[in-house]
Amino acid sequence: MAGKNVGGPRFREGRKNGSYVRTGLARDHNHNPALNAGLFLPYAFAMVYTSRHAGVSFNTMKRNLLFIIVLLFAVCLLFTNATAQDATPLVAKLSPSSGSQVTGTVTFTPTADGTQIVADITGLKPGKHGLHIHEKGDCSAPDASSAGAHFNPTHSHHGGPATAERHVGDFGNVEADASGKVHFELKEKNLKFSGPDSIMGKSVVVHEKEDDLKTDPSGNSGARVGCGVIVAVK
Ligand SMILES: [Cu+2]
Ligand SMILES: [Zn+2]
Repeated sequence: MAGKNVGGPRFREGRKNGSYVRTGLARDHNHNPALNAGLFLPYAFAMVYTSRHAGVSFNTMKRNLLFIIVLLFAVCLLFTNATAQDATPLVAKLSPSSGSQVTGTVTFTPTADGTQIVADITGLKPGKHGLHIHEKGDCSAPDASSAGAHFNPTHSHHGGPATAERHVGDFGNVEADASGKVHFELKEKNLKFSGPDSIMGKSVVVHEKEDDLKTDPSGNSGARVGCGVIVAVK
């Protein structure tokens, strides 16, 4: 057997589905295991039909039917897994920019009532710092200017989490303690994990200064001191 299939399907016919459920399904909704179940059904009926006409005993037929039911159950399990994996948490690992010492992680976890955002950041100056999603997943420039402007699929003005008008990734300010550490949590309703307005592949930027939550384009929050591309949690 080539390679271990940890956590994968235990049924032979399910293995092919399993490999792409694990690698690509969250990003490719065209590969639907339900379709495979649909393709499998005619095969199952053909199997029973042929068995009957070939004079196969009733017991053998019952065994075949049981086999088919177990397989269908396996396919259903795969489909359930795939749906759960559509909601894979995302993470941005922040690296220092503009000569800072900033590192940290910002995670985006889907929940029943929105996206739970948790940021843990170190190396900031004590006080408030603007935190936003920026439109490009590129933190390569020394000043993180490569991350572009604020991610703005709704063509709105800059704001904060509680303002009527805002960019979807305007998370307001995080506040670093005396040692420069931040633990920050926020629940957001309008973040998308797939489709053209997905936050996947964008970036998270933390700024040098406090965001005033109103001034375009980025709340006068100064230099970009930390930046990380938003990717799926591995
Ligand atoms: Cu920003
Ligand atoms: Zn903004």
